[in-house]
Amino acid sequence: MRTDPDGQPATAAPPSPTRGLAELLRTANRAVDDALAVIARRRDFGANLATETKSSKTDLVTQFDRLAEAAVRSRLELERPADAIVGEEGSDAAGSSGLRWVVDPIDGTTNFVYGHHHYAVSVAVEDEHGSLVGAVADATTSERFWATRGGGAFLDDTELRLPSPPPLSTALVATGFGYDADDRRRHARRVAAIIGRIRDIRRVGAASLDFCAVACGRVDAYFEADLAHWDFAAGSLIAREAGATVSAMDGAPIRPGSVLAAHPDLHRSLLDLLAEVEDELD
Ligand code: LIP
Repeated sequence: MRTDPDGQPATAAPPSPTRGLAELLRTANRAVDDALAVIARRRDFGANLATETKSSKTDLVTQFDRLAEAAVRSRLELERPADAIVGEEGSDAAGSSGLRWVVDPIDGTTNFVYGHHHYAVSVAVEDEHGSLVGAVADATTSERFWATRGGGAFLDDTELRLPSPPPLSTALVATGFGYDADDRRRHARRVAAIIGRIRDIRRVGAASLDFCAVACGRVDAYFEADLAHWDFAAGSLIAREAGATVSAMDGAPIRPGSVLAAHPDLHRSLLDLLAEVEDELD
């Protein structure tokens, strides 16, 4: 049962969904900070980090994923008791405010387990039209990407605007692969079909950071299949607010099974290329 700050059942009138985006952003950043504090304790475990698996033998989860998500949920229950929550590790909660928080406590869990660079905390809040606020913190670089709908995208205090893109043939494109082996093989065929027509591929291992890489021009585009909503709820807003066109790989609205983000001038040519190779995948 959800309670308000003094432990009473959350009976207060739900905060208006129109409450300032700045206030929602402050809560998102505090929730990210709470998760980062949990993740920072990973160094106490060194190589002795226990892991379990979820959807497949390659889909890892650790106590840190669960503890980080619990920390985020505690913050949201304290500051936004009437809002709904959906989290990768199952801390779902219904709400009455019309707002829903979408939490990936460690995006890039495989990198986290291996001690590889680039894993992030991703927190977004959305209404019926999509993400309102998003915050993504890279736990290995201390960079914080954030955006509010209509308010722009930022890396720390610097506003992000997409640079003009190169031609498709020299575009640096990020991607990733899912946890199902057949899905990975299919997407690998898609990547193999285009890699000779672009500059190169980058595979960082965290979708939220891939979207942020588009937003700050570290890659020219990002596409992937087989994600979950929490992988892109924050990052897709950040990329869009930085000026990227964000869609599915077929140009339809973004969806868990298909994401594409790029400067508008590059997005069209990538759509055409992906459509051209799609028939080769079957
Ligand atoms: C990860 C995504 C990444 C994808 C990985 C994995 P997780 O999410 O962010 O883009 O390629 O396979 O799905 O599971 O680390 O939160």
